[in-house]
Amino acid sequence: MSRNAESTAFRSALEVVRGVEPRVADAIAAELADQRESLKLIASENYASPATLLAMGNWFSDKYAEGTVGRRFYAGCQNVDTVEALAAEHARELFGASHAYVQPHSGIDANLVAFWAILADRVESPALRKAQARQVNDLTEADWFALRRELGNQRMLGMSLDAGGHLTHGFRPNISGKMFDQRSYGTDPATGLIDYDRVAEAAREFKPLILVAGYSAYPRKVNFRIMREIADSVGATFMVDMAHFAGLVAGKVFTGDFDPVPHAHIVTTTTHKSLRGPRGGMVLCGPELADQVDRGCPMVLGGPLPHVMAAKAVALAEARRPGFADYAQRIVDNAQALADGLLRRGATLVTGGTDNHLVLIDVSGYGLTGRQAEQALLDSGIVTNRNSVPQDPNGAWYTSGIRIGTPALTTRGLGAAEMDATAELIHTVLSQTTPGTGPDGAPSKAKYVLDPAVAESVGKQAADLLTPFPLYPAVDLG
Ligand code: DSN
Repeated sequence: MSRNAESTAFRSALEVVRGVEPRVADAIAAELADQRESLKLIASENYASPATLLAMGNWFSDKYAEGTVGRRFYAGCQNVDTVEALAAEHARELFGASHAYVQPHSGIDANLVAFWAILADRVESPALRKAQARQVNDLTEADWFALRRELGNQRMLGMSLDAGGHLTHGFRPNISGKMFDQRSYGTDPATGLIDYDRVAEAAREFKPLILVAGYSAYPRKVNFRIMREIADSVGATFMVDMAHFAGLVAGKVFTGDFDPVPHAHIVTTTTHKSLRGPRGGMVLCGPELADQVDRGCPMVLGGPLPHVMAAKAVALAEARRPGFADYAQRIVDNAQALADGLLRRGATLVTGGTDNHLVLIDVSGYGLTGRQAEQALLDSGIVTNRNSVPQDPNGAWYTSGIRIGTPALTTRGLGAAEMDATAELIHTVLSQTTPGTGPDGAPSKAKYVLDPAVAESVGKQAADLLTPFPLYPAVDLG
């Protein structure tokens, strides 16, 4: 698409929306302006291409398509079949997987599909077998009772939340924490790294049905070969949630022991983080689990979103282009440059650095909570999110960490020099922010004091840093 076509497409779309509800058109335009002006360091966000964004805004949105390609519960799905098959083909080729299911609407949905597939495959339940054999009418009330009892309370071992694991890996605020009897493995308190011997020990003791690897705030690679050996040693199904680092797998930065696809029984991901696609999820697996995975809708998913599957097909096609590997490598190079810049200025980083797309700053070194640091940075035009650090004394709400990531700024084209400048801005804000007090004068974990002149100056420097790297440069909304 020519640059002119991009601009015309977005302008025309906004004009049409404005004709019905101008406030929505204004909000869409304001979102672009905000994203253009902020130094976006949220590790789970990115900027999808214009082609990916435009593939979502069309009449595919009007179509119901429960079922799978060629086997739908609705008539007239021939064009949905085309885009779903294309997205799955691109996913299989990109990741070297034998099966791809591209219907999940998000990461949590992809994980629910995987949990269902594993339970259905692994749990010994005669009633479930009958149900699977489409003899549902033969099931008695006692069978259904037994089925519910047998599927429930299965064991899952995943990475602990404060070590960087994800809510959907069996933690109580998520339904997975209510479905599964969960135990977690943490990280070595001295190094911050996963201690595989401890994981093996926990697996031997707990004997999980599912061993989960994957994270949203662990700044290091995971050795999936070793994790698979641990799973095999206790007869567990090995599941990897690669939502955060799917782009690094696609771009062949994570290969061999660090590529989850050859090692895991099942891999889940989102499509919008380092992979740079539309918001959504995906499941990859071998032939053994494919049939159960394909039951995702209507088993745990609402009707598939064909317009998003169209956008997944576009984004996955982009990720198969040669330039994506370079992009993925630059994400990691930038994260390491950012980490080095912070370390040189005296920041404390969990694990002492990074070898993926994210950096976790322990802001207790600056005398702050994560919440104070997050807000002070936001005041200064730097968008991050607070995050627990291992054994966090401030819990999951206030936290002691700030998580930063480079996929989005790398998409804009920023490089090592800008990462060093970003480290300077972050360090300036954090070192000049002090904890505040509540109305009663007591120390507060939320209030903070930052001279507005410092926030303004940093905000201006952040904007200057972005000026040579315009976001969606071809799009002029007028
Ligand atoms: N919310 C995503 C993240 O920020 O990591 C994961 O679900």
